[in-house]
Amino acid sequence: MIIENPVTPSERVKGLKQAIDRKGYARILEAHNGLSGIIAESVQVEKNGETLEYDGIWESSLTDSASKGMPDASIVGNDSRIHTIDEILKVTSKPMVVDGDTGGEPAQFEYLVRHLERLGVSAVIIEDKIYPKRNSLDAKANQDLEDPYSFAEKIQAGKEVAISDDFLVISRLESLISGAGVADALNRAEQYIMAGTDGIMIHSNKTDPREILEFAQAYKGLCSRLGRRPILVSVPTTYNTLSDADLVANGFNLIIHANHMLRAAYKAMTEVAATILTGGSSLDADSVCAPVSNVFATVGFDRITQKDRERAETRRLLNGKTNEPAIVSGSRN
Ligand code: SPV
Ligand code: MG
Repeated sequence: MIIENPVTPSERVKGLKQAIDRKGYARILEAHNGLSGIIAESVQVEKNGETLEYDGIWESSLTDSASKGMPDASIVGNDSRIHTIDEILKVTSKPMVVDGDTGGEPAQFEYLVRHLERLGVSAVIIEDKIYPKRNSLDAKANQDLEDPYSFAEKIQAGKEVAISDDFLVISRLESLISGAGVADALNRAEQYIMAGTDGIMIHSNKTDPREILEFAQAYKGLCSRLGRRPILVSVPTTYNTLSDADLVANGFNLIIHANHMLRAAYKAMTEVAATILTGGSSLDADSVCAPVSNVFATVGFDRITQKDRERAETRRLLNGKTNEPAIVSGSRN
């Protein structure tokens, strides 16, 4: 894929903050490899005379791990995650927010921040759970919380090594996931805001959005008392009866649709694999598969074959031949 509007890493880092400053919020979609990144970046929908598109990409620990056939339990390491991050960055230009899990210990988090900012990532979100963490969507898993003072120190360490103020270090509160409740989340939010965090993500795995809305309401008072309001972040996977517009109306500035591309691909791949076995040929699977030509166009194969044709035509015009390189000037050795 040749990106239509390429950006330098430092321009790209700024993109998330710019989108939030411009509209008051940004809405981003998960990607777990180059192809899903291209789709997240380029999909557009016309609605009520408006063109809708995503503002950026979420690089998720759950879907990066799952696409490698691994569980989301601090098993896939940073080097492997960075490989995926770079794969997506190479073929896209919109801002990326990276799921940094717990961030490790402060020294490890410092290296991660440096690395991500250099690549052009706009923000990293780390969660206040104890390493090794378990995915938050499993209500039965161990969800032990980190000591808030230690977590605040880690946030501070990340902020200190970031080169530009455009790179955001965001704190993810897991109080509602662990069952500690809204009061614990607010207490932690206060400590992380005092430590200089650029954003607060309040996470929940409940379908009922009441706690999330209660937190968002109390967050207004907390921030006006502290005189600083870091952006507020939501991952509405389970409480998706709330629309993106509802979340924005309740003060959220970053909305992350965190795993839908991977879940959609998983379902489609499972169904097509079974369909071929059942039918004894791939004929029935054709109707649920995209034509290869669509894939060619999306990943830039068409552009290469078009250039091949243009070069062949140039050779034909210059040399009167079709199968030799053109002698444009000078002599050929
Ligand atoms: C992820 O996408 O990896 C997340 C969000 O951390 S969640 O899976 O909801 O915990
Ligand atoms: Mg994660």
